Amino acid sequence: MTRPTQTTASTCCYCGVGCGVLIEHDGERITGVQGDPAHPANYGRLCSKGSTLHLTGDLAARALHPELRLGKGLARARTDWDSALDHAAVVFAETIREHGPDSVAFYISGQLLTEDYYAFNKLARALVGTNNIDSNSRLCMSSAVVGYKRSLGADAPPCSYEDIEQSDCLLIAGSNMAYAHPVLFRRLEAAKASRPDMKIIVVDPRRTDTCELADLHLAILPGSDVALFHGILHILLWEGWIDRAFIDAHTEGFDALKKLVRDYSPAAVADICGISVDSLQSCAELIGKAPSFLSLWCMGLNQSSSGSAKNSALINLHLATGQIGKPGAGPFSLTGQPNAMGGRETGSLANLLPGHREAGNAEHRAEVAGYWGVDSLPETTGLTAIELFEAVRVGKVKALWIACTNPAQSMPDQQKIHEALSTCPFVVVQEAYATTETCRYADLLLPAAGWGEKEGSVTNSERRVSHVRRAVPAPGEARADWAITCDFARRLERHLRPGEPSLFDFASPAALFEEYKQLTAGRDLDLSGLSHALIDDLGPQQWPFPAGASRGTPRLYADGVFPTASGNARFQADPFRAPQEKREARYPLTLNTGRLRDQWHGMSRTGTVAQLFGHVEEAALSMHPDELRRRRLVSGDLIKLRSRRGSLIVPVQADEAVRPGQAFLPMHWGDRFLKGLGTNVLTLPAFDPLSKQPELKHAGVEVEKVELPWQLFALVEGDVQQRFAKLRPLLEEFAYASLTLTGRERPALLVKAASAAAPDATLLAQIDALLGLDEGPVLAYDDPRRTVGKRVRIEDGRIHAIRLAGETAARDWLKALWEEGKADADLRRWLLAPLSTPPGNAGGCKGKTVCSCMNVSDTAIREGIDRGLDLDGLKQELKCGTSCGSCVPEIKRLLAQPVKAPA
Ligand SMILES: Nc1nc2c(c(=O)[nH]1)N[C@H]1C(S)=C(S)[C@@H](COP(=O)(O)OP(=O)(O)OC[C@H]3O[C@@H](n4cnc5c(=O)[nH]c(N)nc54)[C@H](O)[C@@H]3O)O[C@H]1N2
Ligand SMILES: Nc1nc2c(c(=O)[nH]1)N[C@H]1C(S)=C(S)[C@@H](COP(=O)(O)OP(=O)(O)OC[C@H]3O[C@@H](n4cnc5c(=O)[nH]c(N)nc54)[C@H](O)[C@@H]3O)O[C@H]1N2
Ligand code: SF4
Ligand SMILES: [Mo]
Repeated sequence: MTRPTQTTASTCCYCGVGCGVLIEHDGERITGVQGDPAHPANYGRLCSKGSTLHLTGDLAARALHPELRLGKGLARARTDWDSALDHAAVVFAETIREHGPDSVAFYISGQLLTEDYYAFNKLARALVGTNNIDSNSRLCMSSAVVGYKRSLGADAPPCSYEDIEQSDCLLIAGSNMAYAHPVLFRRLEAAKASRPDMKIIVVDPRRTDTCELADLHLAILPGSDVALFHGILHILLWEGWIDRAFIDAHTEGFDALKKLVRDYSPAAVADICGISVDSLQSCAELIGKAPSFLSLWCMGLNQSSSGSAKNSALINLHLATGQIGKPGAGPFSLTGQPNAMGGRETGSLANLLPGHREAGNAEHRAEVAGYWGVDSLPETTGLTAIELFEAVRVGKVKALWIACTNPAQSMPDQQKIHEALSTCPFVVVQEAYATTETCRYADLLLPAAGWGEKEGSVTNSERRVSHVRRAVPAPGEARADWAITCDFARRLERHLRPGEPSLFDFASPAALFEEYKQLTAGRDLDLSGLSHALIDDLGPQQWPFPAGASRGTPRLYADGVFPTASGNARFQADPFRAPQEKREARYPLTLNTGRLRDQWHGMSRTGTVAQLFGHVEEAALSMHPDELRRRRLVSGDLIKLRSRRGSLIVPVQADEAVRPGQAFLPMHWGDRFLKGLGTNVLTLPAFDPLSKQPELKHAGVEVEKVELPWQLFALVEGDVQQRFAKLRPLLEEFAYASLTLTGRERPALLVKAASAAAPDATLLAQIDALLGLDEGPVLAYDDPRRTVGKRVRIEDGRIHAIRLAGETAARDWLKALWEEGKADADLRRWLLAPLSTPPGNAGGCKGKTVCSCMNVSDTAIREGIDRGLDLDGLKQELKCGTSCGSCVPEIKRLLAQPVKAPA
């Protein structure tokens, strides 16, 4: 019997836009997802990631049962929750007793819900007595936190999404919002279409899709933002485009800054930033003359050894022009993760405490300790992410609890992270997906409920708190994060506070929220008037929302009063400092890393959805064509990419969006999808002195060609996750190995590998067995002398699996035949002949998928453009760009390219 379809309103679990979703399900399984028309973040829109959330549920990838390893080197075995958590409590209690509370640590995530965060925080600080609790927001928003606090007095983004639509001039710095905050970018596109006078400036070393909306793109040299912002202020001062009345009434520290920026003349700044004086001048003029000016920024500013200085230098521009606290104006950081804001609010960074308090402030500690009913909170400074993993590596931290983050993929300098995780005596990993790089190191793996399976609240980039609702029960024995944390805490209490009343007597996420919110009362973020039930009544609300309020607060600082001791905002005068790794002969390129449109971080979720690989199929290093020519490289060549810390083998691709002297590699690839510990084997752990945020965007690298003539190509339909797990270890034998998914209705695993010489025949036989190419309806040609071989499995007249070995010239042709569901006479003839090259009339692959929703390729769009179609024509005829719209900037870019002359 089929069950009736139900709908549950909740939120998207990916980015900080915080879109509302309607989850369609039958009470057991999630069957679909739609944008929630009533949610004020997205009004019904979703991007390519959000609209495929219902496809991320492959149970073969999920963690379903607790698993425990009883000794290093042994395999983990399935256990039950009681044994798992009792064991963890014993190990934590013994470690704390023997080595003190700072010998244990918690590394958590901006993707947890507010209630989860609060439970972890109380566990670490009140029960264990350590400040060793940090989150992946250290890699993400901590520079913005410092920027807001230093310049404005509190960690509060002052704007609303509506301000983006109302602004006259937007500066988008170090944010590729077309990819990373797509729904907000859609709103901006619509606003600019209705008010073409709106000016948009993009500051990014790369020409990203976000530049499609830009009136001015400043492709500054990596890391030179502070110089740029000081240079702009220099011109604003010179031209008199500042708001003297605002400066006098509401700020302090302007004189020191004025003195500093005197040295940042247009010529000097143009030189540091690698841009023209004219473009600098135009940028300052757009800002200086704008009736309203708003800035948006993200990782291009935060992930830097000058991250705090970049944030404050940008906020300086708003204070100098009085562009804050009014419609369409203000400094507005885009939050990366869905609830990085909640993490900051609940104090889930080592240096914070709940309610925007400081762990280093005795009064704040006393307030929180009093509220929690414990004698005191720990005084010792907690370890921040980079420091924390270093302490694990050198043996100072002996028990580590990781929740909802994958540090063995996402932290810089991976060699050291893997060392740390393999030497740590006890690693607990609380994860929804068992496939991640970090899970490999778990001594105790705790299965967590995921999207659609848990309940609580999140705060998005505009301070808006939404109620996250559960649609279906979690699979297997997976449990909600707050429940796991509180259950563990109660067991640990029996060791650390025997006989005392529990601090973790929470029956629901709502109960956690009720306790937490009182810690915000009277503080800048006061949300003590909110509750889960109230959000159900009024809809998502922006804080501050004090007790008795009837609606949230869309804009802060309208009265010019800032949450500092004097009530004034504070100019910061930090000089420009170059990135840590200067360009030099051995490492002449600067490696930039960042997001792809359709993937999310380490790809535990998006990496299970075959159609999301249509846009970018595999890891490749982007470089300017001149840099390739200089090195005698062509697109597709395999290269070794080296930094001071490690190396990686990947193909290169020509990309004019990247300036000479630079290179770009997506951040998503970890050791699972790409052999060699992934992108972050190259990045450096150097961090900003104030925010401790690492410099993930600027590593010195060099590339050199590698000769790996023996190549493998394989494609197999079905049981993708199971096959992935078994195939991946076998590929360690190859110098290069990349695994991805392909297809839509029939998802398939796609493998590319290469080595200097043919591998052992038994390895190939093992691979064939996993591909189902060892028996059954398989056509094979093997030439052992030339070590070339080809095998294809054909069932019901269709290709099901392919393996080419030695030489792979026919791979695109075969993949196209598989896509089309063909297995014709040409194929059979080709299979039985010694040659590997495809037959003469072979059509190639259909090209990359630009529109992921409607499955439209770049080849089809180019053909349409050649036939004279414009954007509307393409939308009408091909349907591309008509669903989520994430591909519209790319279609515009294709339209802007020169049209092929008619034959
Ligand atoms: N599709 C997708 N969306 C996501 C995510 C995802 O994984 N996938 N992750 C979410 C998260 S957690 C985050 S933090 C955000 C990140 O969102 P963004 O910060 O927008 O994304 P990135 O691609 O990391 O980096 C943005 C840009 O910074 C530029 N940049 C590099 N160096 C500099 C510099 O020195 N100065 C300037 N001005 N720019 C520089 C890069 O070229 C890049 O285009 O995205 C969120 N949204
Ligand atoms: N080179 C480079 N490195 C970077 C960056 C970069 O730009 N360049 N960006 C950095 C930034 S900004 C960020 S935010 C980090 C992100 O880095 P990570 O935090 O490592 O990223 P995710 O892959 O999103 O990890 C979240 C994990 O939580 C799991 N999960 C999902 N839902 C749940 C749940 O409900 N409960 C639990 N317990 N687990 C769940 C997912 O399966 C996933 O493995 O990467 C950083 N690393
Ligand atoms: S923009 Fe996309 S990823 Fe971000 S919350 Fe909305 S649907 Fe999710
Ligand atoms: Mo992030």
